Amino acid sequence: MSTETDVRHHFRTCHLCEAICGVEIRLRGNEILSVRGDPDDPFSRGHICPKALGLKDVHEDPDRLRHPVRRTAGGWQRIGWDEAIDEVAERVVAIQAAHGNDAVALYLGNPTVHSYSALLSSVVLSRALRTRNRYSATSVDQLPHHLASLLMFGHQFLLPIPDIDRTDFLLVLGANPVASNGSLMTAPDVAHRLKAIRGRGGRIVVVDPRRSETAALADRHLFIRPGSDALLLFAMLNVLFEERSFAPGRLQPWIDGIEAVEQLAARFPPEAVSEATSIPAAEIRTLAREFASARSAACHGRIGTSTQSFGGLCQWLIQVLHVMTGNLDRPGGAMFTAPAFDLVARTQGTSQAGHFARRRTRVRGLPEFSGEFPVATLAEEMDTPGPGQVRALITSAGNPVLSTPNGARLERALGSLEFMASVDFYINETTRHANIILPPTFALERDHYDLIFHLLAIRNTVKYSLPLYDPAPDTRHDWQILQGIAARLAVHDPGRRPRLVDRLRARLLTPKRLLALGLRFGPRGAGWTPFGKGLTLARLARLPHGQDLGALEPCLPERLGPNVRIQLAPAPFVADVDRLAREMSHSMTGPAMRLIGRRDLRSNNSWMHNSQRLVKGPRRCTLLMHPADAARLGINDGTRVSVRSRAGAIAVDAQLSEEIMPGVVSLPHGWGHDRPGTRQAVASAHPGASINDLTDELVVDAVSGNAAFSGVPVTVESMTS
Ligand SMILES: Nc1nc2c(c(=O)[nH]1)N[C@H]1C(S)=C(S)[C@@H](COP(=O)(O)OP(=O)(O)OC[C@H]3O[C@@H](n4cnc5c(=O)[nH]c(N)nc54)[C@H](O)[C@@H]3O)O[C@H]1N2
Ligand SMILES: Nc1nc2c(c(=O)[nH]1)N[C@H]1C(S)=C(S)[C@@H](COP(=O)(O)OP(=O)(O)OC[C@H]3O[C@@H](n4cnc5c(=O)[nH]c(N)nc54)[C@H](O)[C@@H]3O)O[C@H]1N2
Ligand code: SF4
Ligand SMILES: [Mo]
Repeated sequence: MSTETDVRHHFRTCHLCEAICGVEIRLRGNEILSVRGDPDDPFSRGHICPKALGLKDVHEDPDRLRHPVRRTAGGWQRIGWDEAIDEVAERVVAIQAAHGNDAVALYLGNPTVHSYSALLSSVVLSRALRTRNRYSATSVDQLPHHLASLLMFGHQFLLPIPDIDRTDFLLVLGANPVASNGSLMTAPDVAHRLKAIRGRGGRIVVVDPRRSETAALADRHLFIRPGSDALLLFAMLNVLFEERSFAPGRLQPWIDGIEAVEQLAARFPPEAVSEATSIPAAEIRTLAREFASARSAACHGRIGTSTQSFGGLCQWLIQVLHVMTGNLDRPGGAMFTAPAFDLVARTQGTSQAGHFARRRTRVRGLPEFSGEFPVATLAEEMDTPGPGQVRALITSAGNPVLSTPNGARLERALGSLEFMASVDFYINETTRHANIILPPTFALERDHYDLIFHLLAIRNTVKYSLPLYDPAPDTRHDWQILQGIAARLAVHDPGRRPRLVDRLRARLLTPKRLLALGLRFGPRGAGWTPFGKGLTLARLARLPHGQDLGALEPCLPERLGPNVRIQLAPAPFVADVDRLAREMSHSMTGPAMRLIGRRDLRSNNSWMHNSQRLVKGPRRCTLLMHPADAARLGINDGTRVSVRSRAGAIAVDAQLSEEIMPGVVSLPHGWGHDRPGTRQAVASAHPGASINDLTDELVVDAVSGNAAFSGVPVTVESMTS
């Protein structure tokens, strides 16, 4: 009989979402007995969500690939690592030699940012590929946030974080942190933190086309017509200027462009936008006054306000609102972090601080951002002939067939590529098109540090987790695969052979050593003094629960970097305001239903639907619809309906609910596991349908090129008549 004494405890960070909760994994031998919240993690304080057990499920998943495979006429064939990596490099070099470097594209998916070693090595591969056709999940997500930060504060990663633990007034615009656990706002146990705002006498207002789980915790919820948030924000600014109730405070001397914004806002009085937003003018005035008069206030504007056709304007105006009310860089407002590994300070003044529109895509002419093109253009770059056409693709940690607009078109284009390779441990809707799949280890076999999420957290925190397991024999980590391909490219193409010093540097500077250096020479690091008190990776490894480094602190103007001022009216945003004014009068109101997305606590984008315990229970991929719309269309709860858009059509079950605004329907993303040829047995048994067979790759945020998922015009019809 075994006893508690055989039981081991392992503490680490859950890497599945941005909340970075501490987990305690209990093991007997190598068997995981339980995954619980770690009460000693000072940041998450024992909180976890149902997905934490997904760590065990993915780790043990019999469908997870454990060795490289090659697609053959007779099915997937196991091959060795060296052979697999060599073949990828050889094909890439051959295709680039024949058609130019841009003929090979790279797509990096979301889990890349949840692994420091994958993230650092993706940069190495990206450079070695020498292609301009670089894409990532950024342009179906937070690209407008980065663009606003770059143009306003001079750095793509200077992202203001709502200080929710101290704020007196929180405006939630297009985010549902109670389901998503927060994004660009790392805040474990966010529901508790939101309740605390009201507990101390503060207020929360949620503006969303759906009365979400977060709206249920708020003082007030306002429906808004999808895609019209920029009008609301301008109208709020209009009220502030008209009533002279703005007060930028101590930052005033560092702000340029206040008059320009005032002139623009004058075009959008609340009365003029109230029909397009469907928010009464009086409500807009109240909201503006509440925000401006609160002791401190923050606006948390996320996916709903970045993945829409005015995503750029929304993210810009949210920061204008912070600046003009004196809430930027003030406790309780929107603040900046001071992380131990400080990506901002390390790259300030270099091209890695970000750049925009240095070149444009071949077919549609959309701008690059920091060396990446918007992924909404990837399919057309593949299926439009001509010089520079994309003929090969490498994906890593992504599933763009399900996650990018008009995934069906992208999928057809993947079928016509000359070569494709994927770094992923599932054969899913995207990777099934690869010629070679290279499966990395899973998180429990790696160490972990949040390069990105400490940067986005509502407190300064730091934590490093050791691997729980040794990697299984004959497996490789993401970084070894990505850097392995990069190194092998140089073998097949002598022109890419690095200089000796670069070869040495690549060999010595493993991701772990880079992390150690970044911490040691970061703002809290030990630096050159070996016996000093500062942070080192070794010291951090002895703190398995992590360490709290205190609340966020005001840091402007110093943090802006030398000679940088706050730009309140960047030209690319200003140039898009006429388009917004035009939208005010027509296309936002109209007969079509408007489709929006939603997230579910037990789901994680497209890739955790193979966990039985996470997909069981009521079906989740349903079309939420208001009873009044349903009655008009002869649809009942559970009716099978067809949903059509310009891009395509799908069939799903309707679910009637008054929580959704009339005229709007909502569907979660990441589903659609009925495509043939995947190898995820549980997911295939719970397929759902892909919202991105409806979303339109041709409609994007006009400034940044980010995907516009919110507000897609659709028609809905009963299939049972
Ligand atoms: N459980 C779970 N957690 C996740 C994920 C997941 O898939 N599942 N994904 C993770 C990822 S990658 C991200 S980026 C984050 C995203 O985190 P969030 O930004 O919080 O995303 P959502 O939960 O989708 O909330 C978006 C909200 O915007 C509303 N909305 C839609 N269109 C509009 C609009 O036009 N205007 C306004 N005002 N609101 C609108 C929707 O109704 C929804 O309530 O979540 C992360 N966390
Ligand atoms: N309509 C609509 N579409 C959306 C969204 C939406 O709200 N609405 N949200 C968008 C957002 S915010 C995001 S971030 C994207 C996500 O889009 P993607 O990043 O393209 O897709 P994911 O579903 O996150 O797929 C992640 C893939 O990585 C693999 N994976 C998991 N862990 C690892 C690892 O450690 N290493 C490697 N190599 N692979 C790993 C998984 O098996 C899976 O195949 O979806 C976007 N798409
Ligand atoms: S909220 Fe859930 S998925 Fe996100 S880090 Fe915490 S336990 Fe993991
Ligand atoms: Mo995301």
